[in-house]
Amino acid sequence: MSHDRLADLSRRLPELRLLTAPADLEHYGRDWTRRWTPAPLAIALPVSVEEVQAIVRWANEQAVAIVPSGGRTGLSGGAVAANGELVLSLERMQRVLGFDAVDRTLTVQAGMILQHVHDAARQHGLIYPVDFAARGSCSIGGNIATNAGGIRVIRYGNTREWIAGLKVVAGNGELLELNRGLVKNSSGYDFRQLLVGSEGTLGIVVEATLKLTDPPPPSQVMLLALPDMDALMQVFALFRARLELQAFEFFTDHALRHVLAHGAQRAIDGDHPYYVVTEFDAADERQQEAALAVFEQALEQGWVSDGVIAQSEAQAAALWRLREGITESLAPRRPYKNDIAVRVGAVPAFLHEMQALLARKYPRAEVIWFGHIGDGNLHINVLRPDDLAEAAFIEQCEHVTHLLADTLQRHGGSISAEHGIGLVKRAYLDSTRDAAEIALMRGVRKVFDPRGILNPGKLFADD
Ligand code: 2HG
Ligand code: ZN
Repeated sequence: MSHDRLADLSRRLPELRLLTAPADLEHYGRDWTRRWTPAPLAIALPVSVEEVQAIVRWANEQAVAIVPSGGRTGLSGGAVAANGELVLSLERMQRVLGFDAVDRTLTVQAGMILQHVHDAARQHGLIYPVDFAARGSCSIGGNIATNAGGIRVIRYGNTREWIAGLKVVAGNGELLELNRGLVKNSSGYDFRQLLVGSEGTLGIVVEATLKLTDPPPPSQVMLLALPDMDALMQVFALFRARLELQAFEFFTDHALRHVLAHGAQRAIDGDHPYYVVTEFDAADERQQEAALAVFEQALEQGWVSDGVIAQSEAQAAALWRLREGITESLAPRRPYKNDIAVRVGAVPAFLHEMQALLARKYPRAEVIWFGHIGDGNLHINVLRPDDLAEAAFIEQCEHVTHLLADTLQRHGGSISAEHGIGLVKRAYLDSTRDAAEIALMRGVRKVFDPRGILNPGKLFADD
């Protein structure tokens, strides 16, 4: 059956590169969650918008599900193909299509790696400011599909702020040109923004026109050690009020231990429960002195117990590694991940409540907190104890997620801040969106993808 289907696709599109070797199915069928066994039908590697359209039309006729695929660095199972889907990888569509100096936009094919987008912007003396640790592997199309956030959101916002236009192949194969780079456009529904964060369930992003901006002024990077959780928000409020923040990230001593064991260099001696890495404008002496004054004030208040300011780019990179290396250092343990958001002001209450609850229910669980505290976005990674079987561990973690979802509901938060719903969080969508909203979401999906072939099961368990 699958052989006949593929033969039919090859007849229809003789030029299309199709991969079916077991190693390829394995490689392209999974993302960074590594929790599902990959089982795609095949991997299609189109090189043009027309080829993507033709594949989608064929999949419609044949009722074959498609999993759009970028760098597969996602952490919520959004790019997993475990049910005989056709993986449509955009990795052969990585070209820069144009730069507009007046509009300050860069138009690229959706398979382009984020780091290459950064490099291309820099070549024109500008930046594309969305940034995070997976920059070397993730694709811009995947960033758009999940409305990716990252470490500079506090300054620049999420991916959606930087999208001036999109070309999208909808579920029926039609090509939509959304917003076309306009700054102002008050002509009805903004489908461009609807597509951002739609997790491949409404259309396949094939090209994007990205807004660029000026590079930030020279900056400094500071690592702070904090005595307790309450100090986190106090330090954040103080630093935000007095400095021009570019980033403000936190992690626990627990997270630090894993990064150090993975080869990073310790920057502050002693045991401290919480750490912050912050980056702020330090263009001149006035700004540098302001930073020192703010640090001293935090020290006097007892909100900070120690700190380091990077004296070189290499040291700044080493401090950033302590934060950005967390995911990689935990990866061999295949943690169960949560990626939640609450209003920034609700962070302390939420953290207190959740930590107490987890300590009571799962005193033995190794729970690692870190994330974008200034955006109200916390990452919670739970590690499996050696003596607990995988199935029992997942069951326990799902219970943890239920507890989280309950607590989030009370705080008006979201079960996914920046990673997406995917396979991992689909059972919890209704903790974040009410029934009327979910009904509308399903309706929208039907309009864009009438046969439900685009990334089925990734947002709604039953589609
Ligand atoms: C980060 O902020 C990423 O480093 C990954 O969003 C978070 O590994 C995680 O849970
Ligand atoms: Zn993150």
